Amino acid sequence: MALINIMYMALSNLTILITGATSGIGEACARRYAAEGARLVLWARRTDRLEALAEELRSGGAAVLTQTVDVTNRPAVEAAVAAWPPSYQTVDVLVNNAGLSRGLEPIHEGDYTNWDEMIDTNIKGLLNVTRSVLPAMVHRGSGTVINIASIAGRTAYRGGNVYAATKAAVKMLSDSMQIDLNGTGVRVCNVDPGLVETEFSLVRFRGDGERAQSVYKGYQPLTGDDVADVVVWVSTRPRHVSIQDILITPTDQATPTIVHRTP
Ligand code: NDP
Ligand code: 8X3
Repeated sequence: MALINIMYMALSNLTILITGATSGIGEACARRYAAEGARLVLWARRTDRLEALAEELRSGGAAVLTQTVDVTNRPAVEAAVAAWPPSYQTVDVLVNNAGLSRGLEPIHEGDYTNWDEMIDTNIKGLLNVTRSVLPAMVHRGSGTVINIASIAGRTAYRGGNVYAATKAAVKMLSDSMQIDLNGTGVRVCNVDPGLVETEFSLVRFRGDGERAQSVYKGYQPLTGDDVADVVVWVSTRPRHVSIQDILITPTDQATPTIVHRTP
């Protein structure tokens, strides 16, 4: 057996593109990958946060390229990829993490703007990025795509409607990538987190901190770092091993709505 087949993939000198790196799961992934010695390309819309994170990671020795990119803006995504300097052009791992939820209204009271934003970001944004990055991976015959979907894409809950549908779409896209990329050497992993305490609920409830905090009360939610731990683990498996699908929840969470809470 060739030695390469039994070796874990070292991340030093690999290039990792993380979308949505300014907060929560994406930011935690950036920290974990930087600690492993990877070269980072970090994308999000908030430039000040991107720069602050990059400065911190660079001071620890990491090589970091930041680009202010809204994944819903297809020309901007394509331009960002086209602008990569030679040392960043080989993306080995793509973490499709940028995403959001807006509102929790029943479907008959749903807000079209919220719906558009979720669909444009969670589905079309992920497609924009994937379509721009995958051809080079396929050409090289290697790479790993990690799509952050959600437990909400597996089981619906009251008011989750369009958000849940976008995440079910991500799961179906992961399955489709699995099939389309079979034989190319490119791996695809779908990660479905349960409740993770990030800015997710603050964004969903448009800055209502009290309502956002109540989502995580009475049990120990996951942290962004818990999910990042899994993401990095997936990308460090030996080249012949593909982790296709992961569901990660807090121990106290059984389904999106069955959560053991203590007062
Ligand atoms: P956060 O709100 O903390 O982080 C979301 C990140 O996405 C931010 O960095 C934000 O950056 C970025 N983002 C949002 N829209 C865009 C856009 N149009 N273009 C580029 N970047 C964008 O939430 P989480 O870390 O929790 O969410 C990360 C992913 O995990 C999402 O896909 C979410 O659906 C998923 N998820 C979250 C769970 C949870 O319980 N928290 C559970 C399951 C899945 P900026 O605003 O600077 O652009
Ligand atoms: C985020 C988790 O349950 O709030 O995807 O939808 S949930």
